[in-house]
Amino acid sequence: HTPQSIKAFSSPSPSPTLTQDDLKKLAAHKAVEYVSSGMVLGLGTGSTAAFVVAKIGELLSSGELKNIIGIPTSKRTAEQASSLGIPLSVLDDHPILDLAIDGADEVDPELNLVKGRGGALLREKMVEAASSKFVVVVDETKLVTGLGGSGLAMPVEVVQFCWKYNLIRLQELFKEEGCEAKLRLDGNGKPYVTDNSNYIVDLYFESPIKDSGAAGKEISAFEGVVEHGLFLDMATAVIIAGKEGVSLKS
Ligand code: ABF
Repeated sequence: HTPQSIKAFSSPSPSPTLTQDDLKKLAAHKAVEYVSSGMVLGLGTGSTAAFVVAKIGELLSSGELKNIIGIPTSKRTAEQASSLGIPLSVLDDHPILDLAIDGADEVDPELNLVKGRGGALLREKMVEAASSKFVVVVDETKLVTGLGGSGLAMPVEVVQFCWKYNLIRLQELFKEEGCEAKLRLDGNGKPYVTDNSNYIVDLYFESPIKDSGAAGKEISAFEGVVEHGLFLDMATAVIIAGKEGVSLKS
């Protein structure tokens, strides 16, 4: 493992029978090629990022990688990483990261992202914003022409206090875009609580958000909104695994 600059590549893959998990793993393993010994590394959350963490654990135990410090983006990831023996730290002690690798829910042609359907958006955004390079790993199903247009949630983390007030304000904000806002529930029908003890309001748009830059600013301006899932101008590169092969966009 030698440090590499992030250059565009496209490697054909032989098998059209790969599952979505196979594709996630292919993208994850490609991203790990950018990891070198001594790095302070942001560890993402979600099923694709879990393949990254697993591979790093493997390379550390085989001795191919040394002296990695991982900065996890969720309690889940911290548990996985520590079970694999990856040394962990926090932004307080390592405020500058060499590289962060994480999945995403949507990727647009300019490499802007929707993230946070896994609920870890706040820590992800803090860790990834602190990283010199941020490499995103996805399978091709995550590619969209416009953010918020997949019909799936764009999450907003809000404080528990008067969450309904903020839910209504968020829905009103995007009324003309046909937005429906819903409080995220856990498997037991109770409000989903984030690692930071907040709630999540999921925004569902009828079509892609017209101006995601403006939308992000307007959402953040609401008192009681902690963070939103629009990750704009943050990704250095995106590794995309599809049935035709793995490619990198930067
Ligand atoms: C994290 O995991 C999140 O920001 C995103 O919500 C999710 C993607 O999960 P997966 O890789 O399982 O599709 O990256």
